[in-house]
Amino acid sequence: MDAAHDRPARGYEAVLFDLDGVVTRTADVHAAAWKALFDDFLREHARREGKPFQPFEHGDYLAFVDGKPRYEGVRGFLASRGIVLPDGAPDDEPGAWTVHGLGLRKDVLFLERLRDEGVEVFGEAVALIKTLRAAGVKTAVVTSSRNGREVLHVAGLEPLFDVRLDGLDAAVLHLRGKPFPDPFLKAAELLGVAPARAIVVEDSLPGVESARRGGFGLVVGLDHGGTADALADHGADLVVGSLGGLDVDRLAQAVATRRAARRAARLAWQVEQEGFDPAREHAMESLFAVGNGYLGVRGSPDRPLPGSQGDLFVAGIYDRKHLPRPYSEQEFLGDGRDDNLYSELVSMPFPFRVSVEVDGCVLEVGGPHMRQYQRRLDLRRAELHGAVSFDVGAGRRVEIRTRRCASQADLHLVLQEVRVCLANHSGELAVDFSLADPELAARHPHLTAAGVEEIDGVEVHVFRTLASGFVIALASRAMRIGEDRAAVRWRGSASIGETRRFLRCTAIYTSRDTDDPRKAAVDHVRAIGPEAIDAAFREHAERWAGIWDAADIRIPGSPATEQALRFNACHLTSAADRDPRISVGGRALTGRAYEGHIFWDVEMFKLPFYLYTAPDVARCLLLYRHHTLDGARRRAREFGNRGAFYAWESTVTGDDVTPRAIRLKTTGKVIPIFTGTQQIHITADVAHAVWRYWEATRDEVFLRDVGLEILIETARYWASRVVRGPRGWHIRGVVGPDEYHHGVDDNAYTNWMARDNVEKAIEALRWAESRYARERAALAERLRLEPAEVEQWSDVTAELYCPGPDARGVIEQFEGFFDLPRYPLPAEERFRAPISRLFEWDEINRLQVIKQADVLMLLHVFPDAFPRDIVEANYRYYEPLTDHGSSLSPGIHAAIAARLGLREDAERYWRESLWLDLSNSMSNSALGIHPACMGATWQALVFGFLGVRFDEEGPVVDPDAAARLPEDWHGVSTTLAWRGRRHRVHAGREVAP
Ligand code: IFM
Repeated sequence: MDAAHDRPARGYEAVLFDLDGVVTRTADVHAAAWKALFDDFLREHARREGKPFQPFEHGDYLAFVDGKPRYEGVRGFLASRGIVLPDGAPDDEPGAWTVHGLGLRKDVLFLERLRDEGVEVFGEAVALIKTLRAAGVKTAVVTSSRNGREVLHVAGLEPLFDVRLDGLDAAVLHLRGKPFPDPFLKAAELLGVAPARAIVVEDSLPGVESARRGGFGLVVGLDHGGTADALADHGADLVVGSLGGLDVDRLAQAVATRRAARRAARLAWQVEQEGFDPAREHAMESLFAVGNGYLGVRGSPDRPLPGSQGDLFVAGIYDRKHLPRPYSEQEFLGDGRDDNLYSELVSMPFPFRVSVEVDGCVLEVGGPHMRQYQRRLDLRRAELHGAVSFDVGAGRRVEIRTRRCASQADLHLVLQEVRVCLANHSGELAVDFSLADPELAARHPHLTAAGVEEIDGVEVHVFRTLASGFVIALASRAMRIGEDRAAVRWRGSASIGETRRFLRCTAIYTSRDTDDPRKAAVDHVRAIGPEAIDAAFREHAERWAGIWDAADIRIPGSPATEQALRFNACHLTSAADRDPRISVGGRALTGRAYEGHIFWDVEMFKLPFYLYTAPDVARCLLLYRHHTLDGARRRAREFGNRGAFYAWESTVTGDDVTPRAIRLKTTGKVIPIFTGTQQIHITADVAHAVWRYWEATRDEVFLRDVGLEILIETARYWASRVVRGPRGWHIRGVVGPDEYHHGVDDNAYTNWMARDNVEKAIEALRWAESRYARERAALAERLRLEPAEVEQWSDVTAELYCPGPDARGVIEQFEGFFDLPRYPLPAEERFRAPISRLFEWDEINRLQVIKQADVLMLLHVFPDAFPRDIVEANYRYYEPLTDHGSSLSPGIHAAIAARLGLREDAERYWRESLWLDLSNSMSNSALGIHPACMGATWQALVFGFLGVRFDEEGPVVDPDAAARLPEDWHGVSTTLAWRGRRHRVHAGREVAP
């Protein structure tokens, strides 16, 4: 506010007005001239063609001519009638049958009318312009009409404008017409005012769009009736019905509001850390990781600190468990885990390592010379930016700016830019790009170095994993801009204020990709010069633009929510490749927790995000389950069953790599882990995802060649896993999604999912019989599937005991759960389950306390299976028993509470889920971000708050959705992919002007 006058500080120096429709009512004169022109022409054209005459309508005027440069108007309208005329030339006879001839004729008709009848002037506009000028604001008029000057002259308005720019000027200056911003930008330049400090007032859609494109401080749309939404859609920040309500202060207020909104919108596309905090560094490394699904790199500083975990992970590169390494949480040590070659994701050396020295002083983040530190993840481009300043003694400042990314356009490449500026002194600069890690053995114990070399300035490192024998090659090429060569190290003098810019690309290949990863990596970077690195940054950004087209979620009113959702979508996208041999691990490629193992998290939590934003990624994740079917078959046999029993924790082969026990570092106590043998619902989870993919895509080739086999083998597993009992078929001795109870019978979630699995297998077989009988028969023969076996499945679906609601409407989580004593869960343990709970596994097994959504997960997966009162009864029963010891839990609770309209609960759980990593609320983000939680959050929004269901046409938003959105959200908009098309979904309240 302007303190002296208690008015808003103005924030703008000029206002640019469109002429026709804003200052003068010339539209009628124009429209009449166009009509006279085209009606004459069309009449004659129809006569010559022997066709009926169809006159020029007002709709044609609005659609093709209004606000456009004259010749574009002629061309556009004629094209709409399928008429093409030669362009002709500016000296054509007015009325000649060329684009120019007709345009010139229109001019003649217009001027005749203008001179005969004069022009009406809008008094409100004139009053506003006079007020602005009296307050010292510059004014301009910008029109695409070539008769602009004539109109101003006839109306006597010339003295009201410092700059007058019309269609003739634009032609002389070679300015492109609206919707290009050129004329407005030129007018601002002539006024000597930056576009951001100027306002544009427009009434036409192309005009509004051109002002938006020009980056003006405010775009005012003048609505003559019925165009308010369209003006706003084209970029008007403020839409008014008349200029009468505007004055200097009102415009200032609007500029300030717009500026704040723009700033918030900018911030909603980035995550920033100011200042360096060693205590939070490992968590920050996870949050600021960059990846492209093929690889991921933690967000350590470019010069890693001694304790940095600047790991590079390449999807699919696992090695035998390295015992001294902790399993998941730091408390634990794995035991007896040396039987699988691929039990641990391999951490590799940091590929962005750079060391900078100025006058012999080493510039280290967190070191004695550092003054300022900022790390910023640009979510729009998935680029990590760093800005660090140092004082190298006696006030000599050095600024370092960096950016890096894992290319989405070329998955084997990581790209890096480093700018060093000696801000206020000259000195000796040394930059060392070597990737050599002096602590390789300690930091990356799975690797042996198998060669280091420098060839023509390219540094090459080759490693081999100890037990699994994968070969990994990194070839790094760094270049200084201005020098035509690559080098690993630079030394030279730098002058005051000069910025030295370096670009580096590092190619990474493994023996999973090629027989000769070293050659592939070297060849790849050799082909890339500095311009190519800049281009590679751009291509990467373009890929991300496409990703956001499909995945972005707009929530006007809550930029903080948009920011967190984008952070999640950025990580989920960075986690998944399109390689059918791999899937997304428990912490993606951002940390060591869960050793890169692949859980049900993929199918039940993350897959919906991919399925409805990037269905081809979802397909690949399912191909991974197909690829690992043999492992699942081996496992079924091992347990005396048939078909395929998917591993609870899986890596390369599909064999189970779940630890069997953990030994506490502190006391040495051994804690058995039952999930590996008993958490069998994962098999049905995979089948569920197959069917979900099929429903969303109708990808017949997939179902025929991939999905069907998974469905058959998983159904076969269940049919051999069930046992006969008092209520038909039963499933005994399992762990449900709630991992605090083991060895339980008839877990509701497991049984419901198993039945669904078998039903879908039968349905898929029927479908294949009708569509692809030959392929179905071949598959049945290969799998030795007899009709009698399928009949037995029908019996299982009919008689598998699936617990239903009791008299209170509550479904028992498993047989006997209701008989267990309730555990009075203290409030502080909710969302913060004490780690010791896992150590008291035996005691917990006998109490009503649960780790995560279990029955509620069932209600989430089958949203139409139960009426609202049953869902509510179960929510009210189980929610108070849940400590949310898993990050997967809050999102599912938010989804159900939102569906039930329990706003307070929905918002509380939503916040827990949405900001879980950004607030490190589980205190374990240091070991990697939580992608399943991010997927659950996405589901809470789409299926909970929006209540989306799909029908044959596409997604349908619950009609009550708008009412249950959090208060500060004006609405939610996104797109969802369904059967080959992207569909816009939206729910919202009216946006306040
Ligand atoms: O799959 C989950 C499980 O549901 C809870 N513990 C963590 C696992 C990996 O995220």
